[in-house]
Amino acid sequence: MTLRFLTAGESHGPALVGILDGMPAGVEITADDFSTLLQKRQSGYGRGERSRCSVDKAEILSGVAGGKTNGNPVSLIIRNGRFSDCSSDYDPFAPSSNLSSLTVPIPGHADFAGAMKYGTPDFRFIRERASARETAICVALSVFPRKMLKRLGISSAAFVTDIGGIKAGIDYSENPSVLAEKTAAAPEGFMTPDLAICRLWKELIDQGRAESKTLGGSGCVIFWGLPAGLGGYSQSDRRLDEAIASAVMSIPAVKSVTIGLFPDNVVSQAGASIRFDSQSGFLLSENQNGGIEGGMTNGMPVVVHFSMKPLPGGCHAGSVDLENGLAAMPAYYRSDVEAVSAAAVTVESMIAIKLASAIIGMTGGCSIDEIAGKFESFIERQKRLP
Ligand code: EPS
Repeated sequence: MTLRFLTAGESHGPALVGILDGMPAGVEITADDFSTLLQKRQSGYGRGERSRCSVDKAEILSGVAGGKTNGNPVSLIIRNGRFSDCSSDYDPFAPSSNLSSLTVPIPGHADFAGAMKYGTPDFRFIRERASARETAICVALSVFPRKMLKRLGISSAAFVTDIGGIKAGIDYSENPSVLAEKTAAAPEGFMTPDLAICRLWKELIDQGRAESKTLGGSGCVIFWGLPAGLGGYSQSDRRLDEAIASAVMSIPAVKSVTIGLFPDNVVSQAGASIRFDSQSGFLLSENQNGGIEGGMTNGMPVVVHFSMKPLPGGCHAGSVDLENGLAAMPAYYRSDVEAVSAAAVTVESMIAIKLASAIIGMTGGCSIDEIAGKFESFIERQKRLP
């Protein structure tokens, strides 16, 4: 059994909905788990008017009883707080002649490729569904696997390493929990352990906002407390790095994913030395491979770096009206200046889903207590000689 999820909904539609199937029973959930995480995703300094005007709130429709998952599929809804502004375009039975159309694609958005795919000049509903707004419901669904991982003693940190080409100074040899603590102390709207860089990033974002430009950037997500041997090596779809890379790559605007301690992934040798001590069991001396070797965790922290391109809303490249082929500029399109911290929260969420899925698959447990028992004996076995 593994975890799988589906989402539906459009950026300016009435709501986003999500279903998470395969969650074990007994995982404790609180309302605050959702609000804290959703607020974190929304609150980056470079976010635009849209993200600031209404606070995302997830409502649980099924799968939770008495504050715990009950083993049924979980379903969530996040209503669009500003739906009344555009509800006329979302009446499913209104004649299409009554709907406003969008026919000049923003270069870099899904508009152009989607219009070509469906053979339609009006890409409104392509843009609406391709929007990174969908990440709100993905992040909300991730509350469940995050709580499961926490119960198993697995922790995570997500932080921004670069905005607009200005790189944070990060000491990756520091303990991940120290990086997480430093990140928590960053000024409001920023998510990085390098607190000194935030002033420069703020100036850059302010300048971008003033000039209607958007910025790309990079981030890092680390999970620790994982034993060796999660994932698999025997088939491509059993390899954990395959699952992580594809999940991260599926996030809008993400253009690269690397697994390794450093963003450029330059390592001096293929692996680190292995030793045994009677207290901790088998251990690696260094995290040369970002916690994954041969498609499996190796007991070191799993370290994932990602990069995202500047958001297309600020792209001023020329375009064309798909209705008549004449050169045209896209209509003014609201956007975030940058959303790297939102992406980092989303990357962390996607990886949490994949890790929880691997653990559920490996332990085969139906309830969190059963999973925790099997997981604990798996860890204990690794501390002993055969
Ligand atoms: C997005 C464009 C912007 C972002 C949006 C993603 O929305 P709008 O078109 O309303 O200006 O703010 O992200 C969110 C609303 C969100 O919650 O993350 C896009 O085109 O991808």
